[in-house]
Amino acid sequence: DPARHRRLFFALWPTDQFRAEIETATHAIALASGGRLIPARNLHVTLLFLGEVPAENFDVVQQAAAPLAGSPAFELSFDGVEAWGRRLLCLTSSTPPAAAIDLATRLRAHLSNFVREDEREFRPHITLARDLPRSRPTQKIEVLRQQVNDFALVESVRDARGSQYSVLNRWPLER
Ligand code: 2AM
Repeated sequence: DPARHRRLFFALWPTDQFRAEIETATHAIALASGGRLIPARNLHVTLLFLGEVPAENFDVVQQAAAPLAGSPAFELSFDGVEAWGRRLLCLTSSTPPAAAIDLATRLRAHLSNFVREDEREFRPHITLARDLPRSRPTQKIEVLRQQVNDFALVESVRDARGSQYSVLNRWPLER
């Protein structure tokens, strides 16, 4: 019963201004990829994907994340557009800060009851397009920087227009 489940993930949610900067810097590359473009309002960095969570676990999920409030803030700087196989076209960073990786790792540990084991290491990225007709070489772009001062719990609702994301809660990071 979908009403009893919520599709949830933790994310770094960019400012409107940063999403506009990303779109300006990457729109032509994303179009040329031939993939399905992610609309600017949906651009984000997934920290931890939970998937379908039973509605009664919603409070427990939030309580599990709360101790990570006050973790160190950091700056993300994105400088490449990479195809990950033919599945994703991503905005990536050649210098992911340790504080971002620590935050994702600690979230995974605190929420281990809600996630499947996943041995892939976390690589911060922003998906720009999906389902590419062919893989593509990495393109360097002008560096796009965003200071990150909080992390968010986000709900994904899928309808005829695609995915609609709502930020449900935010926790501050310490500068
Ligand atoms: P992606 O952009 O790297 O594909 C909402 O669906 C967000 O959760 C997306 O940004 C997506 O990351 C991520 N996501 C969706 N399904 C996932 C899965 N099975 N494992 C990990 N992340 C997933």
